Amino acid sequence: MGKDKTLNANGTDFRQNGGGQAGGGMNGHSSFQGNSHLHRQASRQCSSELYDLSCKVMLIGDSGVGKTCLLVRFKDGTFLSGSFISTVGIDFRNKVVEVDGSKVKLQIWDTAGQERFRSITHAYYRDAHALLLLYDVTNKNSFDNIRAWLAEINEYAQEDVVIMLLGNKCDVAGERQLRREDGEKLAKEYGVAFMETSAKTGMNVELAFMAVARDLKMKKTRKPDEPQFNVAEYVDQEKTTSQCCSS
Ligand SMILES: Nc1nc2c(ncn2[C@@H]2O[C@H](COP(=O)(O)OP(=O)(O)OP(=O)(O)O)[C@@H](O)[C@H]2O)c(=O)[nH]1
Ligand SMILES: [Mg+2]
Repeated sequence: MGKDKTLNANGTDFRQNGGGQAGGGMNGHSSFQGNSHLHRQASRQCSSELYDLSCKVMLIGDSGVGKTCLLVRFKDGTFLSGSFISTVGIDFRNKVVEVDGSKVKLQIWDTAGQERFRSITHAYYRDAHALLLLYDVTNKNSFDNIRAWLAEINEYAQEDVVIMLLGNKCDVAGERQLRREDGEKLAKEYGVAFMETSAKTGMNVELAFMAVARDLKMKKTRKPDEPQFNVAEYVDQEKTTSQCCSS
């Protein structure tokens, strides 16, 4: 998809010092000071970029599941290991990708998983085209909380929002607490797309965002007699299944 060529040069750095330190750009206290400021900044960046379609994607899930790392992997192609610093409030990054000749701009909102920021993030659900809901395959608690996250989505998001359940950190074989089948079963129950990802190795990260971009493009260009695009089926066909992780 020519990702480097279509990268936007917007950009606040999520982390300073190159070592997993959060707090760069708006990911420090400034994002917490005013949502309207952040919205204005996002809109300004939108207007100066060339794209055919634009959509908002939100990353949600418990603190520590890897939301920020997933976004950094997608945007910059790197993994920020080192000490874990929690996101404060909410932050965003843009990336333009190409789907069948159309440029789709993804405005990706990275939310804080910590409970104390929950009321801030609620306001952002309404505008989201897609929600990437993460749990950590090495943390059962983060998986058990997925039902609560889905209830929250039900309450605050648009009815036709695209939901993708992502079991992140699938590179960690030894400390795994959840089987791939656990995620598949839950996703099936709720009728949402599912795959395991790794921000560390990059497994399925690009696919998660590209599937969202493709869904938007299909929604906008689909003719009445054409079948609807099914994100869950699409990711099932395209995803990589880690051999090390199944049991
Ligand atoms: N092994 C492995 N570690 C990961 C992966 N993704 C994230 N991590 C680690 O998990 C920790 C938390 O990652 P973050 O991306 O900051 O978590 P978060 O979901 O943004 O957390 P909050 O901002 O508090 O909501 C960091 O120490 C990361 O290095 C992954 O795919 N594999
Ligand atoms: Mg974070």
